[in-house]
Amino acid sequence: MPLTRTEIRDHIGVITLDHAAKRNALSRELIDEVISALEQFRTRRLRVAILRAPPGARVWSAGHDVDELPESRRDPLGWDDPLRHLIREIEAFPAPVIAMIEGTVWGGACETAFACDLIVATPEATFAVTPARLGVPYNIAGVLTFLNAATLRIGKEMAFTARPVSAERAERLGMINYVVPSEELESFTFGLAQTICGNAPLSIAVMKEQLRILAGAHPMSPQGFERVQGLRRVVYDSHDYREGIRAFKEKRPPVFRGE
Ligand code: YXS
Repeated sequence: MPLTRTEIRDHIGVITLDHAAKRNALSRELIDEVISALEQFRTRRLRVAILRAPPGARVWSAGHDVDELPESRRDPLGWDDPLRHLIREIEAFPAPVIAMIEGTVWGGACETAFACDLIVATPEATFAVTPARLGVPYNIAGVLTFLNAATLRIGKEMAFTARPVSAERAERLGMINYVVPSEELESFTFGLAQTICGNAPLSIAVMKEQLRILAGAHPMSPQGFERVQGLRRVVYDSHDYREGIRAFKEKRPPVFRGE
């Protein structure tokens, strides 16, 4: 049973996350389907991709599939993690990817939306950065995705509180492009996509790649990188990381000890 649906309308490809039973958690299986849809769109030289949930979804995506996170002693978000692969594929896709958001967005799904080029959301949508909720040491490329989406102070607030931010506030802060009523979400988003489709695809593809390279141009010394990786290991080797994952699976609040 597929976990996504795809459709093509003229130069626009649409991927619908459709695994309601798990609130569109970003499992390896679901991510593989999204990536193969993007590859199909690339082959068809489509000019916009839209990533959405089914109409009326209460949850756009619940983020990384917690059942696929290692219990401990292994980097939960290493290079080969499916979520990392998805983020890179969205960023490398040679045309704009629009996140069309209705419902709540959590953790790795928040990064996925922020990795998209444009975000259109309904007023009921919310965005939550959740590593601290589970005790997860987010990876450095992911932290940069958040830093490019929000100011440092807002990024810290979202990371430290793990509280959802409303679509209106996100728009006011420039984290998303538009907030539109749910009954207009589809027509507005497709209108935006059609405007893009009418422009020069090569020029757009080059500007997207230029902006990706410039947005990622944050020099870091090897020593700095090694320090960050060492700190992350302390977290994913910790009691609190194990407790966060276990508490989620046991459907109870975690009890963190700071060790
Ligand atoms: O009990 P069953 O078997 O029906 O399964 C439940 C949930 O366990 C499952 N589910 C998930 N499974 C794996 N990974 C997930 N992220 C996940 N989220 C949900 O889906 C079934 C229905 O969930 P339920 O009953 O809670 O639905 P709800 O409608 O009452 O609430 C929807 C949510 C999204 C508010 C709630 O499911 C929730 O809070 N989910 C976790 C959101 C979250 O913290 N995501 C972060 C995942 S970790 C991640 O993305 C990064 C590693 S990090 O943390 O670093 O950002």
